[in-house]
Amino acid sequence: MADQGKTGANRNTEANLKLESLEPHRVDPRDAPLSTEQGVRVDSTDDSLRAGPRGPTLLEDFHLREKMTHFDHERIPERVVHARGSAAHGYFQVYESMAEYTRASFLQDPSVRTPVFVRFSTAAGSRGSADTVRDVRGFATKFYTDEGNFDLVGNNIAVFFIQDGIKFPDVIHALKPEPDREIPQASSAHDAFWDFISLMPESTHMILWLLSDRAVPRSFRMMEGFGVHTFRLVNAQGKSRFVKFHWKPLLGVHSLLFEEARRLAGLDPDFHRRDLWDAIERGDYPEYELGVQIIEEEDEHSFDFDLLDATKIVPEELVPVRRIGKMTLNRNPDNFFSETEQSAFHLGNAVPGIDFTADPLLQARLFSYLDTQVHRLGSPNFPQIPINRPLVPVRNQHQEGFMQQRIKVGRAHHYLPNSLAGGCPMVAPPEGGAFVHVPEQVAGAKARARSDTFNDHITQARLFWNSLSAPEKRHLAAAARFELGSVASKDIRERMVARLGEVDGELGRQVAAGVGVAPPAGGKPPVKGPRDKAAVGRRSVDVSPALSMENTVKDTVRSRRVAVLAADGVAGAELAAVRAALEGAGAQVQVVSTSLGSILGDDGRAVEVDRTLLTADSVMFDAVFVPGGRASVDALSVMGDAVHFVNEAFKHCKAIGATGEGVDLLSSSLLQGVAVAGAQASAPPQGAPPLVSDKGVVTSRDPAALAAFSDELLRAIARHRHWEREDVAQIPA
Ligand code: HDE
Repeated sequence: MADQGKTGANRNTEANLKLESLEPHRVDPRDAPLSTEQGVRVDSTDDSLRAGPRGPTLLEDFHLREKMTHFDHERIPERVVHARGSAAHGYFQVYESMAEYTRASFLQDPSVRTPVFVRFSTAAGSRGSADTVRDVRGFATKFYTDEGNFDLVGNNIAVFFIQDGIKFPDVIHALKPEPDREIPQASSAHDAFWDFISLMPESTHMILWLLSDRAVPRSFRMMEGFGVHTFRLVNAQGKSRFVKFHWKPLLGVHSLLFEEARRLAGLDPDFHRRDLWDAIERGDYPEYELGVQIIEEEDEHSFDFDLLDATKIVPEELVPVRRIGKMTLNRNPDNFFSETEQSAFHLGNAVPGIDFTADPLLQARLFSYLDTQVHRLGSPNFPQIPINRPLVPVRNQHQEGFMQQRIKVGRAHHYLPNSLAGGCPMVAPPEGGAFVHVPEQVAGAKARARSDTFNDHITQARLFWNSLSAPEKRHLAAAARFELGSVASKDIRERMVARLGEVDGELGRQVAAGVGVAPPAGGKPPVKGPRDKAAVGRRSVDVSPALSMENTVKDTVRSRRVAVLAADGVAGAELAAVRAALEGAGAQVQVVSTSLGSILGDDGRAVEVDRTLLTADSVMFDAVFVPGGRASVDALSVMGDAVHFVNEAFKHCKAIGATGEGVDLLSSSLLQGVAVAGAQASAPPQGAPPLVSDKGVVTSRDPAALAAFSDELLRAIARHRHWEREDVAQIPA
C-alpha cells in the first residue's frame, strides 16, 4: 500500500523519467510527410486554392483555413508577472536521508534522482523584454517526485515587497508600465513605482535588495534562490519544524555592473537565456545545492522579527543553511512554448512532508497560482499538458473541461462515494502516502488586521546595508540615484530619500545629493518594532556576511568568457599557451578580431576567429587577454573599437591579461593607477619582474613566465571583478 501510486522506476537509476514521459509527445518533422491536423497529406502549402491562377481564393480550401485559424490562435496570455523566462530540465539528488525532518520521499534516498524542470524569469517585463534589466529573478523548480509534484516557486531575492498578498495587485500595477503611455518596459525607474514604494514602508528591505547588484545577475547559473516564506518540514511521526529553503549556486553569486546590464539589454537582450542554453549545450551543467534553515517550533518566537513575515530573512549566522542535496540542469527543452511557456508552477503543489504556514503572503499565493493558470492556459485541464503532468497516476472526480485528454472509463468514476466503481478511486491513509495537513491550532477574532510583530520595516533593511562591502554599497547608492533620478515628482523623490535615510544616514545623503533633494534629517529615532515587544524574542545580528556577494565563491573560472584580442601577426605561442591554460580550467575562450575567418600567427599557424569587433563587445565577456605579436598589437592599437574594448573591460573592473607587446595596447589604453610590466617597452628592462599583477591587470613581457602568467590570470578571472579599480580615476570608455 505504501508504494501504491509510486513509479518505483525512479529509484537507483540515472534515467530521467520526466524526459522519458515527454518522449511520446516529441514530434520530428522528418518522421512523416506534411499533413493537415486530420492526417491528410497536403500537395502544396505555397498556393491557396483559387478559381484560376489570377482568380479569387475558394472557401473550400480546408488547408488554407486550418493553417490560418491555427495561426490566428497561436498566442496565449503571457504570465501577468514573470512573463519573460527560460527553463531547463535536470535532476535533484539528496546527499543523505532527511527522514529525521521530513517524510518527503524525494528527500530520503541519496541514490534517487528526482527529475526537475526549472524556470528562471524576470518579474516586470513582457515576454520579449530584455534579460538583464534591474529586477528580481524568479527561480521556480518543479520536482517530479514519486509522490506527486512539488513546486518550489522562489526568487533570487530573499524577501518580498509586501507582507500580505492582498497588496500584490497594487505593487505589480505600480511596477508595470504606466497605464496611460505603457512606458517604461521592464523597468522600475518611473514615477508610479516609486510613488507606491515611497508610501509602503514594508517594501524597504526588498527595495535595498532590488537596488543591489543582486538585481543584475551575471547569469542564472550564478544567482541564489530563496523560497522566501517560512514553510514546514514534517516527519513520519508528524513532528513539524519551520524551514526556509535556499538554492546555492556552485559557481557562486556574481553580478553585472548596472552599466553593463543596460548595454547588454540592447546588445544582447537574450543574454541570460543564451548563457543558460549555451552552458547546457556545452555540458557546463548549472548546479545548485538545496539548503535548508530548520527552526524548531518552540523557537518560533525567539527572533527579533516574525517568521511569518516575508519581508524578513533568518540570518544565516543565527540559523546556518544546511546543504542537503544538489540539483543539476543538464538538458534544454525541445520546444519553448510546449515546455517553458506552458509550464505551470503553483506554490500549492506540495508533497507529504512539506507544508505551509500562515504567512499572509503565502496564503494569497495559494489561491493565485491555480487561478492564473486557468486563465493563461485556458482550461482547468492544464495539469494534463505533458510538461505539467506528474509521474504518478492521477485519479479523481474531475471531469470534462476544455481539452480534456483523459478517457475515464466506467459509469461511476466521477463521484464519491460510489458503489458502482467499488468505491474507487479510494482515499489513502497517511501511511499510504496521503498528504495530511499539519493540525496547527488556530484561533482569533475575524479581522482585517496585521500583527504588531510585522511592524519593523527598517531593522533588516539596515542589516542588509550594513552587511554589504564598500563597492556593493557604492553600487546600491548609484542605483538609487538612477532610479529616483528617473522620477519626475520631487515629492516622491523626497519621500524615498527620507526612507533611505532612515535605513542609513549616509545612504540617504548620497542619494539626496544625486537627485536634487535636501539631505534627510539625520538621527531619526530607531523604529519601534518587535524588538520592543515582549512577545517577540531578541535573536538578531547587526551584520550578516552571508548577504555580501564579496564573500562568495571566487576560486573557479568555470564557464567564464574570455575575449582574446588579436590580429595578423599575433604571437601564436603565447595565445596557444594561455588559451590552453584557460580552457583547461573550464573557461571559454573566443578570439575577437576585425573579420571572421582566420588570422595568421607569427609562427605561421592560422588562428580561427570567433567574433569580430562589430559583433562582440567587452560587456559580453568576463575578461580580456591581449597576446603579443608586434604586427597584431600595432594593428589593434589604431583601432578605436579594440582600444575601447580594453578600456571598457578596465572600467567594468574585469580581469585583463597581456603578454609581450600586448602590454603596449593596455598602456596606450590610458590605464591609470595600475602597474603593468615595463610599459611601452618591447623587452623587459633590466631587473624587471617577469610578471606584474595589480588590481586584476596581469602583464608579462617574459616568454619564460607564461605558465606563471596563466596561473595569475586564472586567479584574477576567478575573482570576477576587481572593484578596487573603481577608485582609480575615471576611464574614458
Ligand atoms: Fe508569484 N506569481 N506571486 N511570487 N511568482 C506568479 O503565476 C503571486 C511571489 C514567482 O516561472 C504568477 O504562473 C502573488 C513571491 C515566480 O512560471 C501569479 C504573490 C515569490 C513566478 C503570481 C506573489 C513569487 C511567479 C504569474 C503575492 C517568491 C514565475 C504567472 C501574494 C517566493 C513562475 C504565474 C514561472 C508567478 C502570483 C508573490 C515567485 C500571478 C499573488 C513572494 C518565480 O500567480
